[in-house]
Amino acid sequence: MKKLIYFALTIISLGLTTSCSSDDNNSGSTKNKETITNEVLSQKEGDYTFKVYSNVKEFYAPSANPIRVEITDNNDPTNKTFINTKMTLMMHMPSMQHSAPMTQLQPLAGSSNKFLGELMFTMAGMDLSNNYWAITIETENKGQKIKTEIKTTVRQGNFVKGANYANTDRKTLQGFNYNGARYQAAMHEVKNPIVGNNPYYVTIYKSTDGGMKFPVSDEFVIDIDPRMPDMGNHGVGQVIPSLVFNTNTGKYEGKIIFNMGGYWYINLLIKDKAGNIVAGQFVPSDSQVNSEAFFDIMLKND
Ligand SMILES: [Cu+2]
Repeated sequence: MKKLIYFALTIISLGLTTSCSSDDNNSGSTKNKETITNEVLSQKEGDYTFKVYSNVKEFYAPSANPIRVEITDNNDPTNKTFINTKMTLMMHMPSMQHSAPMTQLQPLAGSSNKFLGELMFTMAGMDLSNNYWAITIETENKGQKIKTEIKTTVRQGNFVKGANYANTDRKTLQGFNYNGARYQAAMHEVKNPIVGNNPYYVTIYKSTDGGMKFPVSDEFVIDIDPRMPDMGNHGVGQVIPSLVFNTNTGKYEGKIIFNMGGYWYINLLIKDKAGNIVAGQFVPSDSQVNSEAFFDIMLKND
């Protein structure tokens, strides 16, 4: 019976894929939709204001977040040329400090005061006096160096358990241990996800130097298996090729397939090059039990 339902869903899904992909060529309604729209942090430093936007309303952990930093001169809105802009990320805890993986700020195309980057928060910290995160941003304007430290709390993420995804946070960072070291797998935002094939990028960072440095790691192969837990845990009707490390970008690259809109639980199976499983579990096609290592995503039906 389960197999029949799964088969039926696959057929329905394939139908949807076909009808939707012909739509996509014409409408383009879901293309280039800006997601980094929530102002999460704002701080004044002298005459300048630094604002941090993300695709979440507030930061939670663990998570990987695309951010946009905007710097404005409060006395002169036309003064918009900020150069050598970079950030560092540090968690201040009662007993220690440590950093986390991030993608350094780069100017947004066509702009000199807007910058894109990513922050990967590995732990929650809810006390701005002794358990918090700090984003330090340095920049230069009119030959003058400007530096600001923006403190922020990061709450514990509320992640999905079983099929109930109501009021949960999307999971975009997955930690695991391998050969005595700590690693973080970060899912980069799937831009304007569609029913059909989507480019999919994951970076794995190795924690070194007591949690102060996070070089990318090429030691693994990543398998993904997207499922819909509220629809009999059906998949996408085919095996998605492994994500493979690209030495030019430092990312594990490939595609993810969705065959309908809704909530998708992305099972992760991370193996070393000898084929040993280092994180997650294989999920048989008709299994209702998903991998403990996962990302998830909500694919809107618009
Ligand atoms: Cu910490």
